[in-house]
This record gives sequence, structure tokens and C-alpha cells, in this order.
Amino acid sequence: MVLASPTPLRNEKILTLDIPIIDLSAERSTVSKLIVKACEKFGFFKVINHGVSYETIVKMEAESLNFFAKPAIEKQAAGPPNPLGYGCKTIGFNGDMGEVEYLLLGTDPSSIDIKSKFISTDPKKFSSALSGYVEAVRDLACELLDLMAEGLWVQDRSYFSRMIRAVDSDSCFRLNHYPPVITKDSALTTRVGFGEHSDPQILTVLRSNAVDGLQISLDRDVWIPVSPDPAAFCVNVGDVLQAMTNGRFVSVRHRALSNTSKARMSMAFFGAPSLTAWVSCPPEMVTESSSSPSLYRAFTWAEYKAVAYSLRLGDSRLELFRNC
Ligand code: GA4
Repeated sequence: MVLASPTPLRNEKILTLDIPIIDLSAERSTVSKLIVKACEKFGFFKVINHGVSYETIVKMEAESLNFFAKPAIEKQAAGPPNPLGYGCKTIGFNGDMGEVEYLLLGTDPSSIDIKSKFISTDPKKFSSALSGYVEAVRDLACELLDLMAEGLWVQDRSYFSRMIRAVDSDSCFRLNHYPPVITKDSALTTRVGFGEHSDPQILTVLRSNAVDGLQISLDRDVWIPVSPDPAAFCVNVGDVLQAMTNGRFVSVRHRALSNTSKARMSMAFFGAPSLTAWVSCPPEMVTESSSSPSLYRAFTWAEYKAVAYSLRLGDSRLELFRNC
């Protein structure tokens, strides 16, 4: 598909191709093969006919719009992002900045209930929209992980999804709002909304409104814009899944730019293991011989998360876990 090229940032190239679109209503073995291919080549794909109801999505989107429309002081009542809470422009703890405001939330029922009281004047409505959405996208993430296991011939089909389904899974949810770029001379300037990074977790399921901005990078300084499609989910491999597939799937760097007169809004579910869970490959992904030796040492999610938060947004953290 050929797309309109947004203005590149200095010394960068923009490629005009789109990531694979996978129809989940197609035949299961075909779908699992397509997903594996997409995860190996792009680390990103879109899913359509995903089974998440339109109502579930629009309810959550409406709550998100309501939240970001509030005065700053009311949004700050959600607490600072350390790491969960409301943040504006600052990302993480090490000086990263972007043209974005966001709300980072836990996904377990008790944290949803507690936080909702500080987020909305109708906490019940907010927590019902959020729990409905989180449950639906978690189910979708688990289904996709089972399809990946099938496509990779991993016998234990729930090897990956079990980690996200765990009651103490450390999954989180993020609402992002990228305000429109308004300049005096009405010329559009490109700004970095959320800088280049890979996601630390297992799998990310993202939905955005119809405003573009998401780009992925398979090669340094070469960017591929991902066209927005509010009816689809954009799915990407996280660092932990790259480690659990022994490097077969790629956790690809991506970013969000703001360069339009319209606000971009996105909602991301980050499926993560529980803090104490060990991240290691299923036996099928590793061979004793030299063809696929274990690329990464085993680590716990708590250890990996601590390293991620100690580094800058764009740092390559998985490299630190490579076996010599
Ligand atoms: C990227 C993916 C998720 O949005 C996130 C981000 C987190 C944050 O914004 O607080 C991090 C970033 C993300 C990667 C490295 C660390 C942690 C900011 C940062 C500098 C919520 C996550 O889990 O990791």
C-alpha cells in the first residue's frame, strides 16, 4: 500500500510501505503462519475482525477524551507517573521528554477501582469502561500469543499467554494524548510525541484514533509510517517475547510523531509477566547444537523492568541480557 509521506526529521528516510494486516476470521493455521511471519519480519502487524466489540472501544475512548479535556490540576489528581499516574511531557525517570500527556494505569481490578476515584467524577463508569476494555484486549493478546505458539510449533500452546493471564501479571495500560501542533504561520512542523524505543513487555495491543503519527524502524534512521485504522488493533512484539522466542521475533523500535492539526489519541495494553516470573524460552526455541543456542540468559520480569527504568527511553536494554 502506498502512503502519503510525512515530513522526515533531519537525516532520516521515510519508507512508504505498511505493516501486514491480518484477518483473524480466516482459517486458523493460515492466521498463525501469517502472524509468525509478521513477527519475524516487522515485529508489528494489524489485526482486523479481532472480536473486540465497537461498544467496548468507544466507551473507553470516550472516557479517555473526557479525561484529557479536564483542566491540568484535575488531571494531576491521578497522581504523578511513578511509574503509574498522569504525566505531561516527561517520560520515565531519566530526562526523556515528548509532546504527549498520558495516563498510565495498572490492570488488576483493585488498582482500577482505586485509581478511578481520582480520574473521573463518575468513577463507576470509568472503571467499568476500563475493566471491560482491558479484559477484551487481554483476551485478544492471549489469543494472539496462542496463535504464535502454534505457528512456532511450541507444544505447550499457552506457554506465552499464561504469563499475561496470571492473576499477579504486571500488565499495564496507557492512554496517550498528542495535542495538535499549532504554529503561527500554519506551516506544519514535525515534533516528537513519544521518542524512539522498544516496548519491554511481552506483547502490546494498541488502538488509535484516525490520526497518524506511529512509525516503526527496522533500520537505523529509516522509518515506516503505520497508517492509523481505528477499526484495527496494531500489535507489536515486546523485548520479553523476543527473548522467549530466542530472537526469532523482533521487538522493533517505534515512536509517535505529532505533525497534524488534529490530536492523536491512543490506548495501549502492555501484556507483561508477573514480577517474580522467570523469562526463558520454551524448549522448541533452543537447540543444544550451534544452530539456535540460547541468545539470552534467564531473568525475572522484576529484574528486566528495573533495568528498563534505570535507562533512557531509547536505550537497547535486551542487549544487556545476551549470553556471551
Ligand atoms: C515504553 C512502553 C510503555 O509505554 C512503558 C514505558 C515506560 C514509561 O513511560 O514510564 C518507560 C518506557 C516504556 C521504556 C523504558 C523506561 C520505562 C519509560 C522509560 C524510560 C509504560 C513501559 O513499560 O516501558
